Amino acid sequence: MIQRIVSSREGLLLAALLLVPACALADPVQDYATHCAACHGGDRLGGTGPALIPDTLGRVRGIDQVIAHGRSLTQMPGFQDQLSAQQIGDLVAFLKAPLAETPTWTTADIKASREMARDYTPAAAPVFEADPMNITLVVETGDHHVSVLDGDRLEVLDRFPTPYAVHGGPKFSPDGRFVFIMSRDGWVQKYDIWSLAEVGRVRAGLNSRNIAMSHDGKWLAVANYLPQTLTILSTDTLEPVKVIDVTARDGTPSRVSAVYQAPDRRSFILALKDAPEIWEIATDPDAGPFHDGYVHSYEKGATEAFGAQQGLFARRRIPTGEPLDDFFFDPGYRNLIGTNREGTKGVVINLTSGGKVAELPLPGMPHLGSGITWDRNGHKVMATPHLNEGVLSVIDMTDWTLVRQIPTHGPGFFLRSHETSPYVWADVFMSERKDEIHIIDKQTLEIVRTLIPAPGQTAAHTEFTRDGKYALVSIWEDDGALIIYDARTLEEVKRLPMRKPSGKYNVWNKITFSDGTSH
Ligand code: DHE
Repeated sequence: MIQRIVSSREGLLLAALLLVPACALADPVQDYATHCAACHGGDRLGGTGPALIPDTLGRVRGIDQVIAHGRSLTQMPGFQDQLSAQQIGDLVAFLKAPLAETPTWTTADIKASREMARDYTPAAAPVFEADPMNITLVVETGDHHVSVLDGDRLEVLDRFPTPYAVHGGPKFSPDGRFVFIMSRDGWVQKYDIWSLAEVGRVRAGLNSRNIAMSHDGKWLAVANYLPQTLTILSTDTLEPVKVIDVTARDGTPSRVSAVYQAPDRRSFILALKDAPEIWEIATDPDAGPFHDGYVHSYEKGATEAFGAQQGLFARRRIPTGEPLDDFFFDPGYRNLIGTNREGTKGVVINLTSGGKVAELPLPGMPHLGSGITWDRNGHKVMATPHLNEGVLSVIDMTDWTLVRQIPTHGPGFFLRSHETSPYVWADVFMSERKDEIHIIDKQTLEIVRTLIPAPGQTAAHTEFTRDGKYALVSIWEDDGALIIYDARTLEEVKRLPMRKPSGKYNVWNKITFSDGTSH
């Protein structure tokens, strides 16, 4: 068994609080403990919610408004009924005050946190009879577990504990045998699907966003908010092989919104939260050289490149007009679509030239990370939900035009389909009609049916089995369920009780980069 390592973070907070005059902070400290600590950590270094310290809040505006009214699209509620304007003001001042010690998480800390399971012995072949390529992992956030589902018999083969607050898609090794799971507090867990056993875990950051697998399965990149780094782990040993400080060309440190795998380019692509740059990190030992820029040397009478990097993990900067995040890639990873901070438009950047190819009219916070693609009238199209508007945008990826905006019963979060399915499954999770799932025809772009899997209960996130025969929907409640539909007839086949199931990930669909899944 693996013992979860508790760091000295709680101690850090205590020290921070003790060093601040008690009279000045008595109330905000209490208010923080009562209203904020459960999600943002007793030490303000983050939990399910992000860290609340100057290093991460520095560029965030309107914190008082966020505390009062909450943040739409996130799980942050508003507190205006519980806290007065004075209390909110004091709380903002408290959050903006630096901790007594700046939190650090060095390569040595990462190494020291590494725990490999002592009782793990790799199996020579899968220890079950099911098709290992048709395994679907179900993340159950209610009690921090993952269920391992046999996609043919629709039975749970194993259920194992995960680190706290898993976020984003787990990433599989290219052969589908191992899976890596990340939690918002920076832990990365490695699990062997063949052996149905945990291999180990390591804390790659204090406050992390997501992970990405290299094209060859050797490296796992972890995007961090805190510290402002990208941690690269060996997938074999979970040891940190490189920790890259993320600092823009002008010296501004930046959080990493997300890291994406770009297997066709043999690289990782990074979205920088606080700088107008996209980074590409090579996973190819022969990459580069990439230059940060050019200067004219009057002494030598020539223009010289500076900041050159070459080989494995070489970094290439792609300057953009404004910070972009929430990326989607076209097939072949030639172009990237990102959104601006305000979520008012989409920008298409050619990853080879770094130039802007197009701008897309995508108001209402498009959630490109949930985008999926399919073929329609000989064209590849992509669809994205919008977190602020009850609409799905369908974009033609050959000429970057908007094909249609499909009105839905409210804003949703996730889309899924499968090559064998004529339908897109779209939730409306962020709306009052959160118990509905729209079934949309991929050719006519019409909603052909709306399912209500469990009336009054949140239905969100669909995944298909390997062959597309079944569609699995989460009833996203603590006393929830996984509802399995026949993907062709849209009839319910089975219901498995689960604890707040969130994302689901089929091995085959993920390792083959199926059109119907977000990557
Ligand atoms: Fe997510 C994926 C960002 C809030 C559940 N989410 C992702 C990804 C990004 C992202 C960049 C793609 C990473 C990947 O899979 O490698 N999410 C964000 C946010 O910026 C946002 C809006 C605010 C935040 O708090 O970070 C946000 N996300 C949420 C939630 O509140 C959700 C609904 C509940 C939760 O668990 O936190 C949530 N996000 C998910 C899930 C995925 C995800 C289940 C994987 C979807 C998939 O099918 O691949």
